[in-house]
Amino acid sequence: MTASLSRRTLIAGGAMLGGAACTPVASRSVAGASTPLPPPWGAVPSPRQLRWHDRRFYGFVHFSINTFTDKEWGYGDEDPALFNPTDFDPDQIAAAAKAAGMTGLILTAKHHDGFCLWPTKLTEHCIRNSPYKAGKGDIVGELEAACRRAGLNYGLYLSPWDRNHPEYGRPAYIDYYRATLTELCTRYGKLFEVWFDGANGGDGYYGGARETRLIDAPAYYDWPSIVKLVHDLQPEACTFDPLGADIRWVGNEEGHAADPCWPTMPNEPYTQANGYPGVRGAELWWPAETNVSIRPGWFYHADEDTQVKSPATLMEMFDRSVGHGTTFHLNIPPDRRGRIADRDVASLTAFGDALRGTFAADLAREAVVTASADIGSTAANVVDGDPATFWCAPAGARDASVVLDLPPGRAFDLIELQEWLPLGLRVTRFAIDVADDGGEWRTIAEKAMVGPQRHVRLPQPIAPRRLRFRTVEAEAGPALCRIALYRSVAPRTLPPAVASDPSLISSAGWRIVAASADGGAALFDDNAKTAWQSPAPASVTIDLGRTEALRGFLLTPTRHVDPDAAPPSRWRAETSLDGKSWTAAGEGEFANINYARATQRPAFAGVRQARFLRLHFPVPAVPAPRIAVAGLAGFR
Ligand code: FUL
Repeated sequence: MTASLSRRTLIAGGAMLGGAACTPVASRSVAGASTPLPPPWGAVPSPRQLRWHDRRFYGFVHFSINTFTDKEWGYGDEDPALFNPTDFDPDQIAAAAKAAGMTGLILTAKHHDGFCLWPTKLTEHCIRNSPYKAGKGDIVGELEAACRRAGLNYGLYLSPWDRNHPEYGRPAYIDYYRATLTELCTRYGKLFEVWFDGANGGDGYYGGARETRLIDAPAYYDWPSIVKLVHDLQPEACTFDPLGADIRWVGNEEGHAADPCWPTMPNEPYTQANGYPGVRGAELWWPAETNVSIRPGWFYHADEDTQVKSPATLMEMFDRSVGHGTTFHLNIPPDRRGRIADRDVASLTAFGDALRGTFAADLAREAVVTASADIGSTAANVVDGDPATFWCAPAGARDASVVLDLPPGRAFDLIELQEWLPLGLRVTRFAIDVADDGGEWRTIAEKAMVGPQRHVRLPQPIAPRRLRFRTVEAEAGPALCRIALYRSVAPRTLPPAVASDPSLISSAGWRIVAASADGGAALFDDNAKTAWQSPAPASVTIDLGRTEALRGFLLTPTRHVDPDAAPPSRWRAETSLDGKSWTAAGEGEFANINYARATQRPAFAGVRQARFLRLHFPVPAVPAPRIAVAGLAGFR
């Protein structure tokens, strides 16, 4: 046997450089190999991407001025004095992440409103001018310290769009942006990810100009130079998500990736059509991250306390993200105290318990493994529990298979597979067959892509004596580092959530008086899956059933993307006491509504006594034949 070599030694030796620069891998070998490794096929990950794939599941922390204004996108004119968490507890946030089984957290150091959560001297629009710790606080640093204490990785989000900065849209803002990025990359230890949001340009405060500023993002930011800045200062940090960054967006904010989601993409600007499934055989290793919030919104809103995703939904999302080959990036927004609310903690803990229970024992560990083709005796590496060792078939053995002889009575319903990524994505399609003692093979699954991770869930547990992985279509002989078998543990069910927001006015009992289209009852059924749809312009007049002190209204968009109907982009409201004489109550935009699909909470200019409410929605947020709204309610 030749010298043993693992992924760790490959990384440490800097042998694996990505793309065509992989020749050194081919000239080496793996534990059990008697001939050198075959050459890689297609694009391969860089060392930092490879480490990032191992992070699998980590959290997002949206916490900022919006937490205190109940908005999803701040305009940029907010008073820093609004930022005042009463009981910020970064250890509680880190503990919630650990309870869920997360490996790290990424904090919004600055969202689109421009408010900086660290005491930078580069702007006055920052935490120094807030009451939090009398201006001496540093949320970025305090959460970093808590993550280090908890053994979590740490990453930062820095919104490229800045609705506060007077120079946004001009060259001077780019200097500012790079300077803030430099501070974040040099003051807070090792970062595992740096997040650049794709939402860029539009209206904003801009130092008082209050105007619309549109930019051509690739030309304005010169992304390759920004990515390089991060890599120079933080060589291990993966950047998200423009072309040239290490990680791409999965194309939705709903918590699922296509099956499969290839980590490869063409070397051209991102499109959602390509980004969702990835492109088999394309030249760039640009893997997807699946981002979603545990609540409808990215920021905490008390009126969403009853809409925290259940442990079962989180498990489904884990399967549809991690199990399809992407990482799972779950947002857990702190409330106005600066803590994760009880309901979210309960859901995260129940989900984490199910994950720990499921992955506690790998039932393939004592299997005897034989391969139809091998570069030596590497086959046993697939069940040794070590992702750094792998089975490798010769390059030409495209129809190779590996058989696990299992001890009796091992009932499993989840199969986890992992490809040895430094040799590329060699397997296009594969099948799993099983056989009982002396019995025939029967195929139980056929899927595309093994990739960074692939889960195969079975409808019920089975306990065959043999399991076979076989390629159905491959570009080169397979190289797999893991075949694991688990008995899944279902997450426990939580008791129904109780609304904690006393300002909420339920729409139970509201009645449509007039509307631009029928079907208005769907607005009041407390079900985000049913919607009222109307051609634009849409309007609806509602009888609230009694006079209310109305401060504003809540609008829940449909959560699913429908090519024929989109949420409204703007609103205009009128109220009335008698249904005859009406007064204007306000108007505004629904920020980020089409992508975030979050419940919106626009406020009127002040409190109004109203028995009737009329809402106008002039146009859909993206071109579509109809406007769709899933729910309406009010707040006092
Ligand atoms: C989006 C942003 O506009 C949202 O507010 C949120 O930060 C999400 C993660 O990305 O593009």
